[in-house]
Order: sequence, then C-alpha cells, then structure tokens
Amino acid sequence: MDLIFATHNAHKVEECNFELSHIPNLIVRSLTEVNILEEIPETQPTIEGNAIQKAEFIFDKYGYNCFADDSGLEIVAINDEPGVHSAYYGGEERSHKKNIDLVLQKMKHKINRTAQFRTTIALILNGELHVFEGICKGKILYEPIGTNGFGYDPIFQPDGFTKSFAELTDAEKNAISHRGIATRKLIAFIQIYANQIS
Ligand code: ITT
Repeated sequence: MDLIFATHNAHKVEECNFELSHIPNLIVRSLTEVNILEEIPETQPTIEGNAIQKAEFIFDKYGYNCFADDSGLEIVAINDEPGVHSAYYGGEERSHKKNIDLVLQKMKHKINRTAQFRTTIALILNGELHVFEGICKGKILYEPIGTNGFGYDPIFQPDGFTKSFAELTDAEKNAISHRGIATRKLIAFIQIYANQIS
C-alpha cells in the first residue's frame, strides 16, 4: 500500500516511516518524492480545517490515498490564540523566537496560564475521510526554559511535569505530545486496515 503524507517536510515523513516500519508493504512518501512540488493551500480558519483541506487537495487533484497534519498551541487567556496561526504568530518570517516573544508579551499579566497543543491528522483512504486528534494539556511558563524541540516548546510545561517541553528528550516528548497521540491513533487505524486487506 502506498500512502502520501501531504507535506514537503522530509523529517516528518522519515519519523512516520519509522513508526510504521512494522507494517509490511506500507510505504509513506512525501509530496516531493512523488514529484508534487507545488505549495498546498492551508487557508482554513481551524487546525482541523487545514488538515482536511491539505488531504482533500491532494486526493482531489492527484487521486492518491493520503494524509495531512496541522498543529497549533491554544491558550485559554488569549482566546485560544495563536491556534491556527501558530507558525507565523509573531510575523510572516515564521521565527520561533518572535512567536514566543509575542505570546509572553500577551501573557504578561495573565494569571490563567492554561494551554494545550492540538494536532489533527486527516486521512483519505479509498475516498473516505478519517480524522484523528491529539491534545496535550499544560500551562504557559513566564520565560523560556530548555533548548530541545522547536516552536513554543521552551514556554510550554505539560501537565504532570515540572519541566518544559524543551527540557524533555524527543522520546519523552513523543510519549505525551499532541503529535505523538494523533500519530499513534493514525497508526492503529492503518494497522487494522492493513490486517483486513492482507
Ligand atoms: P509544516 O511544514 O509541516 O506545515 P509547521 O512548522 O507548520 O510544519 P505544524 O503545522 O505541525 O508545523 O505546526 C504549526 C506551528 O505550531 C509550528 O510552526 C510551531 O510554531 C507550533 N507547534 C506545533 N507543534 C509544536 C510542538 O510540538 N512544539 C512546539 N511548537 C509546536
């Protein structure tokens, strides 16, 4: 079975193939690997909407079984911002530092620090849409701590931990993260499907 991951991010595809390596005859390929070089539209007002839009775009135009993901940070005290705008919250140059600076500025006098990361994965298999979600709850710190990870990791402390995401190892983060949870749901679904057709 061939499945396209609707992303140009080779690192994401590599990680996914690693997780799926125990399923025989399944190969996940990036858009670049199947020579789809265009930018995929991501213009919906929600994280779920964007994931579905990306998967539907590839299926409708190219007919591939495929999946797409989208993620973001939602902070209660600022109306669930940055949400769908997480990648470019601090400006179009998509700087992680500027994104963090803007969040900390907006959160300066906020007592409620509650936040969550959300990942949605949209899968289109034989023309049918399946949606998987992962949420990781936590709080926003007052200053960045730690150097691992990316994005907002240094200012996010997951519930039940005394460390920020950026102080966890990749494996520790993956075990509890929004992306890890959503990916494991996708993998479980594909595993059942692969068993049925084999
Ligand atoms: P693509 O090229 O795959 O679109 P992206 O950077 O847009 O990569 P996502 O859609 O997964 O990645 O996430 C959007 C933004 O949300 C991302 O740029 C970060 O700012 C933030 N984010 C998502 N997951 C995160 C995580 O695990 N830790 C920290 N920040 C994260």
